[in-house]
Amino acid sequence: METSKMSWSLVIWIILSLDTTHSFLDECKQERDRLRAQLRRMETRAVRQQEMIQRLMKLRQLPQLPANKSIFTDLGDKQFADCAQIFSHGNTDSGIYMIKPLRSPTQTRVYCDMTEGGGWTVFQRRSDGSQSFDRDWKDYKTGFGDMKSANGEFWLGNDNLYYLTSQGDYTLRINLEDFEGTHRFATYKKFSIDSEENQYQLKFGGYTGNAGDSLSGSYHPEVQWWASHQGMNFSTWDKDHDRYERNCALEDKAGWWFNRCHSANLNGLYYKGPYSAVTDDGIVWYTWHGWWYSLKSVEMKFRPSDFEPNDV
Ligand SMILES: [Ca+2]
Repeated sequence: METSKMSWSLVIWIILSLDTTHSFLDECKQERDRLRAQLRRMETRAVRQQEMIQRLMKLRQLPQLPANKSIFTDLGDKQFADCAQIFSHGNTDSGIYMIKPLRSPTQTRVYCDMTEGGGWTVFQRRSDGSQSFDRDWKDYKTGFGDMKSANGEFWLGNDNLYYLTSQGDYTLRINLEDFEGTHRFATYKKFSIDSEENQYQLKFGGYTGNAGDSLSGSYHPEVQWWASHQGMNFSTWDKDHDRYERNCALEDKAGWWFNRCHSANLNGLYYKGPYSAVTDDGIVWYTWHGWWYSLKSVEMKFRPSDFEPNDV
């Protein structure tokens, strides 16, 4: 009787154990299926993330404004004397426009910078050294370089500078950038360039900014007599109007309003930062980086002094 009782107990235990094992196997299968489903979801998500990363990488590689993009805006028959008038007429996109300054015999294309309050007529840009600024009188008279590209290097031309700045009271703004990515600026009131028969003489008024007053040499009165560009005539290697016994434009390889010779030469050779040479012929703004550092980018522009900017 006792043996029979034991046998029944054993049978019941075996049955219960089998049932538990069966149940455990079921749970394992369910867990396996759940994990497989989770893995598939994660794989799908990883593929999508990879695709998104590739799309973002492609977007990052696209330049914000293609360097060779044409940026000319045709305003039809309406005539404007400078970029400030174009801006005031409601055209607030930076780019190339046609203008007709009062004394100019023809229409001319100019690059209008509608940032920093808008209305700026740009007459010089340096950005990558792609254009030579070591040019003769005729090239500086008529202008040269690449004005069509968004970042192109150019000189608008001394005749145009005369036609434009003789129309009224203009403020000059010079934007500078070094190879560390730092930006500085200098502004001068009453900016004007005289006619060719007066050798495109440079005149300017009071300075404000954070790049220092290299144009007037006021940073050091003792150097002003030879470093100031106030009242200087324009010189090129083939027309020497400087106050130096030799030829500044020839030695410093630029057209500019040289004295004997300069504390600013923004048309100098395109070195990349610190340089050494026989003369200080880099793109120099003395009061910021001295004579032996050539700047990365320069922009020179002007607008009427009574212009009312829209965001400054
Ligand atoms: Ca000379």
